[in-house]
Amino acid sequence: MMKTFYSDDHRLHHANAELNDGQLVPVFEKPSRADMVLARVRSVELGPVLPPEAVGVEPIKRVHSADYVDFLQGAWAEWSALGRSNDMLPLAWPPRRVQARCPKDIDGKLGFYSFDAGAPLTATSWQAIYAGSQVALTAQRAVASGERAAFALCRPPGHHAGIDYMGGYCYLNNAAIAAEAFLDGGMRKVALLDVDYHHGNGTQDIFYQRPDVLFLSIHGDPQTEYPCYTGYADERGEGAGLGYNHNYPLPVGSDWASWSRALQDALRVAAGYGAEALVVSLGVDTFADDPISQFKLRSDDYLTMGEMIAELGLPTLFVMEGGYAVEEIGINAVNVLQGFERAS
Ligand code: Q9C
Ligand code: ZN
Repeated sequence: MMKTFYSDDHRLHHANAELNDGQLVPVFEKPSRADMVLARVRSVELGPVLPPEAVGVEPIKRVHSADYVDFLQGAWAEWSALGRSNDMLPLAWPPRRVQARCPKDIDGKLGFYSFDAGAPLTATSWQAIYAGSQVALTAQRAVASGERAAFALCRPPGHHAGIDYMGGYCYLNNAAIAAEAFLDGGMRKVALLDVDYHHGNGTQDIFYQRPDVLFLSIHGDPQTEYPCYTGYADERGEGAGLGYNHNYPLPVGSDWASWSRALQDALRVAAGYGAEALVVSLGVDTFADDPISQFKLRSDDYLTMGEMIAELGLPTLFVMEGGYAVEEIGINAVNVLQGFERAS
């Protein structure tokens, strides 16, 4: 039995539109995603579904800057005070060679605290974003207290969110916040494996100069795939963190045969690291029918993925990230968990 942690508050984040191929289209990152995963957790009787505890904002500020968290929390009030009622989206960013200072104006702030226009904020987004972080932290506590594994059914996702910026549907980096909580609870090393189709640029940013979190990410080649500017294999960490960042960029069209070779290598690196816990950024946008991604994994492959991850033998926290083929997102995500359970 694996415990799932979940809050209905995710529904409070439902933006209208995003830019895709030069058009405003309905958002791909929508509430039905989490609803479908929850329905699958229940229908296969994975285990109990539990609400988050009120862990608080302090563990969030161990990963994100206080000014960024305050910005997220207060953004809508600043926006609506100007009489605006549409979703908030940034439209200007500091270019290279300027001394970027955060201005007073909310449009300036939006660009200052984001790296793309892919993270809209609505009137109630903060409540959903915050609830997601509490889901991750509560699931982390379950694993820290002896559960072999737990599932944080977080929404919105988190792995594109860096120390002080949002982007790519992400606001708070739930997986990074949970990894930090393991360390703050007394662990010395944590491994963070990111299997989402997109490079976990935010997580890489957060831990790039640190040796206490090993970051491993398998994703679409940044030469052609979002988030466009990071995820190359030669990004290996910096300073004390040198050697603790491992990227596995794979070409568009990669299938399970090549994807699983990268996973095999990542798991070998993780095994040699000596982690006391594993956090998995569980995106299933690697699925063949994902509408915005271009790998070729099939539903059964996710069972094998879970089995392979289980073989590491570490206490494991799964944190939900991307996956936009809504009809199959529940089957695919829960297959990873069932494969894990089968091999544990
Ligand atoms: N034509 C996550 O999976 N748009 N974020 C890509 C492709 C942004 C994905 C557009 C995708 C963000 C958590
Ligand atoms: Zn993704």
